[in-house]
Amino acid sequence: MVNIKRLIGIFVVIVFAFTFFVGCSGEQNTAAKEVTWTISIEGVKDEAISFTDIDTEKMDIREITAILKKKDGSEKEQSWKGYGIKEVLNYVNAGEYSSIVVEAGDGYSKDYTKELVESEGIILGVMVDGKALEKEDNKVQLVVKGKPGNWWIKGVAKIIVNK
Ligand SMILES: Nc1nc2c(c(=O)[nH]1)N[C@H]1C(S)=C(S)[C@@H](COP(=O)(O)O)O[C@H]1N2
Ligand SMILES: [Mo]
Repeated sequence: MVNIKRLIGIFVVIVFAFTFFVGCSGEQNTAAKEVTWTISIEGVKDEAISFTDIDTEKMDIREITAILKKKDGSEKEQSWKGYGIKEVLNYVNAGEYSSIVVEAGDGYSKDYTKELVESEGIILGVMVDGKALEKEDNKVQLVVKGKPGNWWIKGVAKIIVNK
């Protein structure tokens, strides 16, 4: 006759092995996840911090309505979704700072005071009017509510934190 205790023992081992296998493959999936964009944050630690779209998965997405003022004088209301610069700095434990510089891949850059950075209308935009930014050179765009187009940085590549 089959030993019932032995049978239960084998069953338990199989269940454990299966759970372990599923657990591990789940972890592997996360590790292998592809990074869509990276922003280098300088001035916080000795080495630059890589802030990526994977990091934003742990943050709240924010939606703002902003008016894009074009060079030709025309205005367009847009609905942007993204991550507050203030929250990003908080996420990387930037601590005290006086201003930041936001720089694009093409070298275009601008300074932003702490006062502006702490306001609600300045975000790293990843989606406009329901569409994700997909251009290779513009996956993340700095959106600054109430400021003209030259304050909006396309293809953010670097943020420098000035102490
Ligand atoms: N990366 C990058 N972002 C940039 C610029 C630039 O040259 N490079 N020009 C700025 C200026 S001066 C303006 S007026 C707007 C132009 O936006 P538009 O092409 O949608 O009108 O983008 C701003 N953001
Ligand atoms: Mo401009």
